[in-house]
Amino acid sequence: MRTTVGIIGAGPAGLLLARLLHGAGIDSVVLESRDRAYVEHRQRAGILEQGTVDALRAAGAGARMDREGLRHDGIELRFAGRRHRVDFPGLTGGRSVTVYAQTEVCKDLIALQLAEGGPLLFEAEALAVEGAVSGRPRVRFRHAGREDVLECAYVVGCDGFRGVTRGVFPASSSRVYERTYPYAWLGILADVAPSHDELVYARHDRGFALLSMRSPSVSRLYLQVPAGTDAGDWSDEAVWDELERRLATDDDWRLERGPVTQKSVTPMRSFVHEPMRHGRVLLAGDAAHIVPPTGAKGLNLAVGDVVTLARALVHERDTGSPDLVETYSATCLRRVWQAERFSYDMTTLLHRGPADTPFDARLQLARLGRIVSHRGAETDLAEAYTGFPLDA
Ligand code: RFL
Ligand code: PHB
Repeated sequence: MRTTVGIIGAGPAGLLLARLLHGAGIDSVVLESRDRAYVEHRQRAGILEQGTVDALRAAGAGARMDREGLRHDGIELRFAGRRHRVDFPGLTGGRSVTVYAQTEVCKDLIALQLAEGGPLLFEAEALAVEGAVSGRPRVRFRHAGREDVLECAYVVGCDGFRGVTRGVFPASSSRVYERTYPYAWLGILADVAPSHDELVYARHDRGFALLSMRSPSVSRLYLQVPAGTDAGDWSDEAVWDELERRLATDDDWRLERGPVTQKSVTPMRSFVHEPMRHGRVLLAGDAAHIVPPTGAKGLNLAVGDVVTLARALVHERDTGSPDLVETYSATCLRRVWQAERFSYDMTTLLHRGPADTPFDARLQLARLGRIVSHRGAETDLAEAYTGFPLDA
C-alpha cells in the first residue's frame, strides 16, 4: 500500500489529522490496532477548549458537538467547605470551554472518515516504523491476519503513550522528561443529573475530588486514590460516600447519587518526548506527551499538534518548502510545556501526596486563597484552563 501520510492510531489526534488532510486534498491511511467499538467507547476526556471547538467546526466535524455540547463559562474551586466560582469569560475577555466527550468526538470523526475520507483500517496493528531518514518511510503492519507494508512520504505516530512510533527515534538525539505521581484517579460514570451545573474541583484533607458530567443526565466523577489502586476494591457505595465527604460544603449543597455504569482507575503522569520529529516521522498527541488530567489538557494538546502539523504539510505541498515541518516540533513543544506547567500546578494544588506534611496542606490553602482573592492569579488560571493559542 502507498499513501502520502501514514497515520498510526485512530484516537482524536489521528482521526482529526486524517480529516484535516482530506479537507486539504492530501491523502492518508489510518491504521488502528483496536476495533471500532473499542475506540468509540473508551471513556476519557470531557473538556474541549475554544480552540479545539473551532478546529472541529472548521474540519466540518462540529454539527453534533454544536447541538449536544454544553458550553461552560466557569468552574468551581471548592476547599475548606467553601465554594469559589472562576468566571472564564469575565477574566479572559470572553473565552469558555465546552463539555463534549472524547468518545463523541471520535464517533463523529470516524463516521466522517468512513463516509468520505481515505482508508481507516481497524484491527490493523502497526508493528514497526522504518526508514525515518530515508526519502520514503514505511510502516509494517498486520491486518486481517496478514502482514503488509504502508509506504509513505510522512509517517505520523498518533499511537498514544504505548505506541510503537516513538521507538524509531534514536536515543542519542531524543530526551524524555517525566514525572509520575504517587496517586491515581478512580473515575465513575453514573446515570444521574450532575449535582452542579459546572465542574467542581475540590481540595480536601482526604484527597482530591472532581465533579464533571457528560450530559444533563449523566455525571462523571473522580476521586484521588493511591497509585496502583484496583477499581474493584471500591464498591459503588464507598465511592459515593467518599465523594460526598470530599465535596461537602458549609451550605446546603447536596450530591445526588445514581446507578454507576462504569468504573476505572487512571494513573497520573507528566511526560514529554523531545523532539517530536525525526526525519520524516512525526509524533502527535499522547505519543509525544502526557499530562495529568487535572488541567483537562490532553485531548486539547493532541488537537493543537495535528492542526499545526496539517498546516505544515499543506504549506509544503503548496510552496515546496519544508520549513513548517522542520519547525513543527519546536512550535508544538512551546504549547506543550505551558500545558505541562499548568497541569502540574493544578495537580499539586489540589491533591494530597502521601508524604505531604501539614506545611504542604497550608501551602495549598494559601495558593488557593491567592487564586480566589487576586484577580491576576485567577486570570492566570482562567486563561490556561480555557486554552493557550495555537501559535503562541
Ligand atoms: P489516544 O486517544 O491514546 O489514541 C491512540 C490510538 O493509537 C492506537 N494505537 C495503535 N494503532 C495501531 N498500531 C499500533 N501499534 C498502535 N498503538 C496504539 C490506540 O489503540 C489508540 O486508538 O491518543 P491521542 O489521539 O493522542 O489522544 C489523546 C487523548 O486521548 C488524551 O490526551 C486525553 O484523553 C487525556 N484526557 C483529557 N484530555 C483533555 O483534553 N481533557 C480532559 O478532560 C481529559 N480528561 C484524559 C481525561 C485522559 C484520561 N485517561 C483515561 C488517560 C481523563 C482521563 C481519565
Ligand atoms: C472529564 O469530564 O472526564 C474531565 C473533566 C475535567 C478534567 C478531567 C476530566 O480536568
